[in-house]
Amino acid sequence: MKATWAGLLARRTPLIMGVLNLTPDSFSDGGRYADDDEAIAQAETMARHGADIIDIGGESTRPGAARVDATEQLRRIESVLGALRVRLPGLLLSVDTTLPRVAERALDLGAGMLNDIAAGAEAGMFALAAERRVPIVLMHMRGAPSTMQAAPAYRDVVGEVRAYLLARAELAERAGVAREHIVLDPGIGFGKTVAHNLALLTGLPELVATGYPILLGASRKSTLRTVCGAHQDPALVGATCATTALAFTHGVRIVRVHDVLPNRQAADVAWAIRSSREAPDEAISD
Ligand code: HH2
Repeated sequence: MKATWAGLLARRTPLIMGVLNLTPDSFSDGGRYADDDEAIAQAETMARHGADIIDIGGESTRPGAARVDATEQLRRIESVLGALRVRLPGLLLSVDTTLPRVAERALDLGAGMLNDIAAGAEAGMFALAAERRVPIVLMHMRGAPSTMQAAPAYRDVVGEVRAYLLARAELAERAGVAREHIVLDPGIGFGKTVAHNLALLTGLPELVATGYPILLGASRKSTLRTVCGAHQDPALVGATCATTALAFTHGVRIVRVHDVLPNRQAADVAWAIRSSREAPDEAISD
């Protein structure tokens, strides 16, 4: 059955967005799927492991990354996106781009969701989401990836991120995007210190209280590497799962992760615990 955003939300289960970076330089998986067949196989593995959404990107946004133009982003993603539309009809395909030209072509090829780390900064992004009636993730970032880690400062990081996201959501709605198509994301690692990222993780309930579905992208990020100190696992799987469990305990709806299977498990356990508190009679029994 073809995946739809409304269908995913109606399931009332924790949603896993698997990351598929078709880039030579992403911070943790750059260059891994240089070949289309490898990329498609990875997406199929993520689907088997319980992903609901696959997020396909042709531009790295790691700190210091240079911009990639629309033509090059499309060259990187088009054929894989087209193939996945046919092979994985049950999954929602999302495109990770700030550029409306890339987003529009991706929607034509079968993507059903936009993931915009610039929260609609480029003219035409909101209009596109409105016209095509697709969900759009609006993420908080300070500046641009090339400069964002140069001494980021906030007085109240949770309050400022929340206010920014609500303002972007309002602009999107004014441009015609349906409220139920807006997803907000605090943007872990985008113009934030370790302390800011940790504050945002504890502040998740304040973001959930906005009423918009919240997406968290903490997978393999450097804050986790810093916290883990000497105990390094290159993929930071356990560290990422800890953030996934925390996120779903606090009512987040989607996590964006590289390692789907362990995060699926963490998500399902956290969700079951949370649900047992809210509706003990419906708790999973053995
Ligand atoms: N993080 C990254 C990229 N896109 N999108 C959303 N909504 N939220 C995030 O936290 C987020 C994102 C960075 O991670 P990754 O894709 O693994 O690396 P790179 O940007 O280097 O490709």
